[in-house]
Amino acid sequence: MITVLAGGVGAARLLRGMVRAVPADEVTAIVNTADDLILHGLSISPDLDTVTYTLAEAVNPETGWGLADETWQAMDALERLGGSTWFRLGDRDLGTHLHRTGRLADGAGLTEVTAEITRAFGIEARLLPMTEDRVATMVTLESGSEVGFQDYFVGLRHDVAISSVRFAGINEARPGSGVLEAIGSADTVVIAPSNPLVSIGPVVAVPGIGDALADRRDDVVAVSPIVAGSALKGPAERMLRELGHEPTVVGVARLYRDLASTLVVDTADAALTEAVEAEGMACMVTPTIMTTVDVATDLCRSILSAGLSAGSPEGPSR
Ligand code: FO1
Repeated sequence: MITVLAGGVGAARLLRGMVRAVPADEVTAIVNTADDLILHGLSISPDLDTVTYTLAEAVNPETGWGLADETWQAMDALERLGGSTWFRLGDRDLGTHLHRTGRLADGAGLTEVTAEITRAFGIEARLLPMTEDRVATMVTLESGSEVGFQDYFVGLRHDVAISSVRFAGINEARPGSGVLEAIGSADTVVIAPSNPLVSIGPVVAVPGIGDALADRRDDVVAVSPIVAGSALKGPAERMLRELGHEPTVVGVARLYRDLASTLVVDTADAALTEAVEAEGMACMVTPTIMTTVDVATDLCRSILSAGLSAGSPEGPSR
């Protein structure tokens, strides 16, 4: 079994390859829920939905989130009523949030509801919320005011410098059902190329999850979301810099070295192999820009070869 720690778009792209590199029912994704929000009274889980829609080949290809071929009648109606429509919720996407909200109100847990939604979308991979407890990424702007993650990411288009990030509720959060087992029993654990601070960060900050990874660091493989000093999507590179980390694969290695033994970097960063190794991680160089599902599949096959051999005496393959 392969377990993948996942945020949003970058992780979804990797998982599309993973379910082709190994049988889909051998893949478990532990997904960030600190981006989740309640809006219009609806429980919205952006990273769970982005992974679900992508694996179902139903995601909006332009944005990487939401559903393709969406209509926006509900948003237009809300606009006419003077409601807030800054967070775009398509008509079919709303079906997901209505179902999730109703089932949670029935007392079902997010893990169970996620299984219902992935089943309905025909997905064989297992998606596990990192926790069923409320955790919310809060971002303090350089101005000193603190806003919720989606206010920063969507409302402010992450177009503003930040000074700190915290995960409200993280100390009381317990790993979701199946999460620790999925980490303990996996052949390889893969940290997907998601934002290390606000996508992977909350997952490994859930008490118990970080330790579970460190306990089996030898066959944990992380994929850098930073390529040649920039993020492929979203503000990861800027956030790393603003929070005092080096916005390169070396900075990523410093964040992951206690949890993973191998960092996978794109060929564009081949020259930084030694610098990554100096941080205490093996470094694997291979194409990581997943422009097609074939690239994603090849990347996953390379990762699995590295992950498995990392645990063996001869060490990771180059
Ligand atoms: N991202 C945006 O930039 N603008 C939006 O209006 C927006 C709406 C939205 C609705 C549902 C959903 O599942 C995701 C949505 N996202 C939107 C992406 C969201 O901000 C995610 O948190 C990011 O992809 C980061 O993980």
